[in-house]
Amino acid sequence: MSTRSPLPDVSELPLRPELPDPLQMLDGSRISTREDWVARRQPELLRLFEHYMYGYAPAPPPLEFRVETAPASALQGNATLKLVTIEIIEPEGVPPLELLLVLPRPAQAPVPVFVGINFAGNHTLLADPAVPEARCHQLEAHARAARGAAAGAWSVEQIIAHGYGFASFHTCDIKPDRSHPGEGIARYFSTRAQPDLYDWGALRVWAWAASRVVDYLETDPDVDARRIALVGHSRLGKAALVAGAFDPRIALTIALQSGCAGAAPSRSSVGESVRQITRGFPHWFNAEFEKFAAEPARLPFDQHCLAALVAPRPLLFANAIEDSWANPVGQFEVLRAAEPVYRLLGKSGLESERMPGVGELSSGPLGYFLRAGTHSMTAEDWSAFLRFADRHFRR
Ligand code: GTR
Repeated sequence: MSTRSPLPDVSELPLRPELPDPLQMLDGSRISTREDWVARRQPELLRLFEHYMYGYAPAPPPLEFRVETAPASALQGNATLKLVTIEIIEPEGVPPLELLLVLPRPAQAPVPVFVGINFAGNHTLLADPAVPEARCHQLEAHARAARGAAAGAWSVEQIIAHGYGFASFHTCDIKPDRSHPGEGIARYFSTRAQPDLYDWGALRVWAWAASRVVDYLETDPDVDARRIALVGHSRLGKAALVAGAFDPRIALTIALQSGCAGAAPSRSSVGESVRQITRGFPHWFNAEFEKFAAEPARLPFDQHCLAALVAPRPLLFANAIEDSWANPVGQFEVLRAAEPVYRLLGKSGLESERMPGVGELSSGPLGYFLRAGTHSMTAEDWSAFLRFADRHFRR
């Protein structure tokens, strides 16, 4: 099948109760070389995920950046804050994306940077008055979170002390997390003739925004653009995984407790199901995905294929033992099923036959981490993320 031939209707796709082989093309032919993976299977899988689940996204638009460095240092003198406005020049009228960039001070050589997608505004990540409040006009006043409210979750101090930079943007700048039609960036990219030109769900929009952040970071001399890590929690862990799969410039991807439609298999009876997620959050996906609600076994892929699209770059799935809604055990199986692709590309994949114990970080480029506790982002998660990044960025 050529990558541009029409794709079957959902009802015509065969039922496959087992995880589909990531190295088998939709037409049944097998992939056995790195060249075939790159030329045939990788583009096919990207298209399948776009077509049946996350939606198509526009090509990178022309951008302009405005950078302001905060006059005073932050984090007790240990950091410099840059406030970056990412303007999308075309199409016209798109509201800008506001990026917070925190860099270790005094400045060293270009630093690797963790990019975090945040839920409630850049001002929630640090209790520093220099960070402007989230501007997102769709947020009701009562839903606004306080300055520094998420500082504990993001552990920016720990990241900076470890010699990494940290960058973050708020989902709401680009698409609020609710299913009000016409909100967010999508309408600027559709045309009267083709109102659903892209039909991209929120997860794809947020992932696309993460790529625009990488566009900026590549221009910043204080940043080592070959060592950009992307992190998201929960629904934003799903978005981080989508971004890692679609954008090879993201050198390392971390999906924390991302669950269904992220790191967990869609073919599973544990945790959230495709039916539940498409009913609860239809705006995260394109219109095709809900057609799989009754029979996820019709999906021509499962989430191990998304993980495989990150190959050969390092990928970490992190979980909490009490968070069964995100299916921690199923996520380990997803990594295992992505491993043949890592091996084909000359990497070791998951260097562990069994799930690592609580608090242990597995050692391969397909990393797994499970901690005690519930659904949240904590300082313990961040120390695992830093260990994983140190290992794979060879620091
Ligand atoms: C839940 C949803 C999950 C997960 C979570 C979150 O309600 O069912 O898929 O993403 O929200 O984002 O906190």
